[in-house]
Amino acid sequence: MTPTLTAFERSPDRGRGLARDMRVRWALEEVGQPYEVRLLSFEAMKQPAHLALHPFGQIPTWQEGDLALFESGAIVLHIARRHAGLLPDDADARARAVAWMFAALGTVEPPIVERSMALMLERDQPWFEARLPGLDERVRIRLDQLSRRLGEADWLDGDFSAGDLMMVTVLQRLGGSGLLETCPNLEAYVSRAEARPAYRRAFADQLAVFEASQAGEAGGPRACQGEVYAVRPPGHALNV
Ligand code: GTB
Repeated sequence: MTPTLTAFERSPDRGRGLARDMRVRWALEEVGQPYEVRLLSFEAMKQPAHLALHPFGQIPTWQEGDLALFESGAIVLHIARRHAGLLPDDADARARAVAWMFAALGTVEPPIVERSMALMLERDQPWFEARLPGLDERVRIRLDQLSRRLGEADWLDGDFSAGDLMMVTVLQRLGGSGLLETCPNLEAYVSRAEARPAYRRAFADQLAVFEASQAGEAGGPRACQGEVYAVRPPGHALNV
């Protein structure tokens, strides 16, 4: 049965591949698994039909026969376990690749998302300028640690794995911030991943969705100096 993924019908990132359906698309391209995409408006994401699939009313979700999943990490892990190409065969190496997935989502992503949220929601606050250096510093600490571990290697632990896929999608959120550029080996790591044919296919597919959504539409989210500032639909507390 062909699995179905949900994604924004009009992504606030303007097709830059930063929404979390991109991870799943990329994983599916890496393992050569066909899939379908069901596009959702912000309104539809908060309706009972979608809340039955995702308790927090977000994308992405995954449906495959009787199985329904939410959380991009769980979905990518599910794909990686069922199809060859994203996890090593050796049991210990496999466990380490999963550890890198958790590291990406649980250790590296939180300070990056906290910074993004502050830029998006708190820019007009009088204390914002005083808060930003602390947010930057927390990101920088994780980047330095990750950069030291990666060293001169191409990937985090041997061959490219779901751990790298997840880490790269987390680091991409720093585009335009100038922070990634402070660690040239991490910048090269992201570029290396983005050059993978599977990544290019997934990126093109999500971009095509955004471009189709723009036909005849004015306004909406805007990109400013390389960073994304989403315009939230009225009544929606967009989580990024
Ligand atoms: N932990 C969950 C997961 O990994 O699946 C988080 C899912 C999540 O945050 N989904 C977001 C969502 O549905 C879309 S990806 N938000 C709507 C809501 O909560 O109402 C996050 C995202 C959105 C926009 C940008 N951007 O504009 O750059 C980047 C990432």
